[in-house]
Amino acid sequence: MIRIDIATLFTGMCETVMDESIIGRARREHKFELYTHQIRDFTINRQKQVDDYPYGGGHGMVMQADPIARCLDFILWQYEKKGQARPRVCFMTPAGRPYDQAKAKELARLPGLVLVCGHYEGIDERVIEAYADEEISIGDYVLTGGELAALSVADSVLRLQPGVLSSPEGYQGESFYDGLLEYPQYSRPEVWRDRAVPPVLLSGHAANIRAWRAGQGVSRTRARRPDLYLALPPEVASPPAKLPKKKRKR
Ligand code: 6GU
Repeated sequence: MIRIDIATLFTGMCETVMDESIIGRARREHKFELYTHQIRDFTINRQKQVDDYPYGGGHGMVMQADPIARCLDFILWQYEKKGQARPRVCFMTPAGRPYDQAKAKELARLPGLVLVCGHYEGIDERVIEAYADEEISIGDYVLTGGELAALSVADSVLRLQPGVLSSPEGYQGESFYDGLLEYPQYSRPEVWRDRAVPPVLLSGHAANIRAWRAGQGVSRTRARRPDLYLALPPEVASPPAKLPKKKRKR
C-alpha cells in the first residue's frame, strides 16, 4: 500500500481536498496512507517564522531551509522506524520537470512519496539540494504555492492504486493512458436541444462502436494535440479517420 506525505503550510487545504470524492472514500477505506505535515510546526523560533528576505535583494519572501529540513527529517524518521524503504522526495516548484501521465505511472509504483510544497517567492535552494530526489512542475503557469500541484500529483498517483477506482478499465481506456485523447461521451437523453447522440452508439453493434471511438480518439488527438499525435506509434496514428468537417465555434 502506497504512503504519501505532503509537507505544507496549508494542511487544511490539502486535507479538505483529500477527504472529498473518490480519493476521500478510498482514504477512509484504507486503500492508501496519506499524511499532511504542517511545516510551521517544525520551526524553532518563538514567532514560528518560516520565511525571510532573499539574500541579494528582490521582492517577496523566501521559504527558509531549516523548517522544511526538520519536517522532512521527521517524515524520513517515521519511514525508518517502521523499517520501510526511503520514500521518493519531490519538491513542487515551477522550475521542475513537467509532470505527465508517464511520471504518474512511475510514482504510482513506489511504496512511498513525499511532496514538498513551497510558498512565497521560492524555497532556499540549499534544502532542495540536500533533500530533493526530483523537482516537479505541473505546467507552464505560475501558482501561488505548491499545494495545488502536490494535490494534482497525489490525485493522479492515488487513482492508479488498486481498489481506488471501481474498475481498472476506469483508467485503462482513457486519455493519455495510451497517449491518445478520449473519445466523446454521451448519456441520456438521446436528443438534447436538437443535438442527437451519434447513431452508431445506439446501434448496439459493439465492433462498430469500438471502431468509431478509436477513430474519434485519433482524430481528436490530431486536431487538438498535434504534439501527442506525432508521438503516436504508426499503427495507432495511421488510419487517418476522417478529419472533422466543421471546426467547432470557440
Ligand atoms: Cl509545482 N508550483 C508553483 N508555485 N507554480 C507552479 C507549479 C508548482 N507547477 C506549475 N506552476
